[in-house]
Amino acid sequence: MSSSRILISNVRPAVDGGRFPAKRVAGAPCRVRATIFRDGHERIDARILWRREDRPSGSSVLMELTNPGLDEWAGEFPLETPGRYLFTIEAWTDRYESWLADLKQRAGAGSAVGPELAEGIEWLAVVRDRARGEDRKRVADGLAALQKASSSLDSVLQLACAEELRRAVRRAQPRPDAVMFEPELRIIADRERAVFGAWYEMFPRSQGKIPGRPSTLLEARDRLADIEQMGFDVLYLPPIHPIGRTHRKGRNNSLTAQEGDPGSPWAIGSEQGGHDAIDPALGTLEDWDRFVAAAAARGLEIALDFALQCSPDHPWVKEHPEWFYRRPDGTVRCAENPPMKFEDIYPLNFDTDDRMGLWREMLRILRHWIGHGVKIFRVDNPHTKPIPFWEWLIGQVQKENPEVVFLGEAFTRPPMMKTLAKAGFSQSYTYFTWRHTKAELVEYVTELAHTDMAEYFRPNFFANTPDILPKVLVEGGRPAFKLRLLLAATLSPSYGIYSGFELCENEAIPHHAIPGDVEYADSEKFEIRVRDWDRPGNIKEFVARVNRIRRENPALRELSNVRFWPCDNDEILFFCKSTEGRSNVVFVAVNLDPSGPQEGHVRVPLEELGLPEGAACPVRDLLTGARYTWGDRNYVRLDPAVEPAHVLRIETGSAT
Ligand code: Z3D
Repeated sequence: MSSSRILISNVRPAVDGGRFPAKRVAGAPCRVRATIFRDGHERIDARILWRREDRPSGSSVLMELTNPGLDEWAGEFPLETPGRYLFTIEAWTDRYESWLADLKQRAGAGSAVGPELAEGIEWLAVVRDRARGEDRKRVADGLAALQKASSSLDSVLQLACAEELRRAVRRAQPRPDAVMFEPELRIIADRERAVFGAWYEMFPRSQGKIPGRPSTLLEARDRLADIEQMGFDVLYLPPIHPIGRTHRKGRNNSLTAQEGDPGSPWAIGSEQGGHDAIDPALGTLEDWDRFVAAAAARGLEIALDFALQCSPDHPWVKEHPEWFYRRPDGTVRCAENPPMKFEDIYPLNFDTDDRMGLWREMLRILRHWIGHGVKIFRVDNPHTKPIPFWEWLIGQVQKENPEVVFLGEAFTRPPMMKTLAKAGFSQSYTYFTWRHTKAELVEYVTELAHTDMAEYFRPNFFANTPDILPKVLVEGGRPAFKLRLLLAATLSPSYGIYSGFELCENEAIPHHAIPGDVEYADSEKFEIRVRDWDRPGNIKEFVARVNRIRRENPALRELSNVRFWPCDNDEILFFCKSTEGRSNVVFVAVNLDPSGPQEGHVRVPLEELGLPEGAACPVRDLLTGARYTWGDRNYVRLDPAVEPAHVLRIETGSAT
């Protein structure tokens, strides 16, 4: 316990008391809040001290008392560019304001101010001697005026309260009892893509037109226009590296490959190279650069898979036998993520004696791809590698490249998912695919948006992945695809689909490892697929509309602004998102039942929108263009055969 009489507590943002950084987006300032008080009735003052982690010196900014009844202070410092920042709070007794407050209390009591005046004059002389520049002149002037003043309380008060003088004193007066909050707290400021983006996942080898023949990167370029038109921001590719032959998997996850089976892209490494190589079937490194450039020209950023594991044929297996754990009989156990087994890959042994050698090689791989235009990595199964490794790796990368974004693909128990996010992952896969009912969605999104998770865990709601074919899509068909896409895209600022979703692909087989569950039939994880991307029944136009709505409505770029509002039908989820100044307010009413129409009444708490009782707002449905007038109670009927939802925007400036 410090011996200071001033207490600084409840400082935010902070994660686990400062053990981990909180996350923000560069561009907007970081608002800092704290509870600061002292014994007695002395006035106090406080400031934020902050700096970029990579610069030796920083700056400070004064805080303001925002809630005197609760001793709540707040202030903000700029996060101009992506990077890591440190801040803390310093607080001290404000002698001048304490003196002034005391003086004011005597007003009306009619007491004489002789001794108090002398006290003030003495302190101002001290302040003047410390002040510099303009402040020094102002304090000197104020001091001179007080020295000449009669000891009438009114005239002393008037002089002493002059705003200019108080401001100068605030900056310049000594702070002999200043106390600093410990530890320093940390912020990661990311670029906006870490928070907001629509992701599209595709296998570059399955973008061709000839059945059974893999497409190259240069051929896969032909798909970029389609993906751009659907309105995506990020194009995520599973591993693009040479695929091993030993224990290669065949169709439908079979343990033996047939002649011509291409193998799983996650079975990384062959005599043709490892994690820094391109599968020759896809092309060359030059082709890669051209692919990345072609995507960039369409506003698409590439996210690359980072899967730390090796086919038995990976060069590391020979070059670095010490990075693999061998059993006494010389064999290596395959990687797994129970109940899943990955028979075609070896895990890396993070307990190796050459720990730093292994870590450094991983960093080298990332820097190699950063050098080839990759600024986003989707990290495979991070929960099977050590947390300190991720903390180190992400820190090292972002020290040089603070623009790099990491999406963690952990599907495991909550403590690990949360800790990976705390350790530095910019965003994370979630349980969204397993949350269907209104109660489940409200509970989960409320946890993400309105608990301390909001400080460090940024969700990316994938509606499907090559590994996850949710039953609702199998059973609900096309209306379910629209419904789940709309939910993902409007609830979470980052969301994604795996290709085939827009074609409503849902052919399922029993899951190979999870009883009662299903997975994709003929998964392109193990074979080359050729599709007609314009197949009748596709929802591409719907996807494009939803992505356009996301881009045009800043309220949908945030998560913590979500408010769930009541609806008397449990099959209808109703929520609102609004920007801070309410210049963009969006209501979303979604029918969670893909099997047929649902109707009910939704409540809009008008006072939460700053609207008077009985107000009527003109709203426009961004999906259909229809216009309505909404009040506090509204009837909705949603037919999934038409549209799964209303996405209503309050027509600005016209709420009455
Ligand atoms: C997932 C990966 C694929 C196949 C497996 C195969 C493995 C290695 C898995 C391992 C992690 C992650 C990926 N969740 O697709 O599994 O499904 O059958 O053994 O080739 O690759 O990387 O999304």
